[in-house]
Amino acid sequence: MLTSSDMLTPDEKRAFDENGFHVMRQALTSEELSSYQEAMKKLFLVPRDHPYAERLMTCDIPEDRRDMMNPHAIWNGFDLPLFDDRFYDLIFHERIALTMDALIGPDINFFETCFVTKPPFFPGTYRDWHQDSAYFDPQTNDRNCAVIIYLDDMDESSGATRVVPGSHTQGTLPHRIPDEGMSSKHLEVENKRGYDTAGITFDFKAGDAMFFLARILHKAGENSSNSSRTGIIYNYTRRDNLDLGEKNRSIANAIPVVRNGQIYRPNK
Ligand SMILES: O=C(O)CCC(=O)C(=O)O
Repeated sequence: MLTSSDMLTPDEKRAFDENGFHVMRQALTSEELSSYQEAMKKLFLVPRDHPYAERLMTCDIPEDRRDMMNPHAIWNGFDLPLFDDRFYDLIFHERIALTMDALIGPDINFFETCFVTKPPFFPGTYRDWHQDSAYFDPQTNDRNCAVIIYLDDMDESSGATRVVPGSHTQGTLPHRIPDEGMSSKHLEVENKRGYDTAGITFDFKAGDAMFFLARILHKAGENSSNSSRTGIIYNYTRRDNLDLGEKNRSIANAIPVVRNGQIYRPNK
């Protein structure tokens, strides 16, 4: 049986501690990838009067520039298990969860489900440089980490995530709501253009994953292609990472995911 000690080489762990991120190629099998792509296709078609539709945010891309698969130009959403059980199962994906345990564990709990889609004509300033910890702090320590699971290919001009290596060592920097008209209006780091040259990105293939600490500066890249590009983003915490502020808990928050190097299974 696979355990978290099988997931990383010592060099990969050292590089993660230093850089704050880790890229895992082919995290999903092709069958898993098709299944999650299918679940996301359904989610894009959730009617706008669905009781939970407020969890799915749209952006102002003109109708004639949208792709048919994503007719409402949905770009972000939370609490994915409300829409499809497969999004709950994904929390316990063996290779992904055990890799997360190897990176930030031992013993991880779940924190939050979300996705970010870059529809066609999504600007590179829409979801600009920020640290997720600006939302999560104060917590008892920095062991909160996201994994983006890419459901579509993404490169520099088709939405690939950018990260600033080593930026987690600076703690959480001051953030503000951006001024641009065409923007997510979500928190962004102050003096954001100062991070452009330090940012790096990768050529991601559908099924790849990138893990990054909540204190890593990152942003969503522009999408100049004509199809929507989606990453499912799940955050996990080490078991001893506790919220110190009043938080709105999301679906599946704080449930055990890995114990003693293996996926947690109730009553086993
Ligand atoms: O989807 C991406 O590439 C980055 C997502 C992101 O920045 C976020 O919303 O935290």
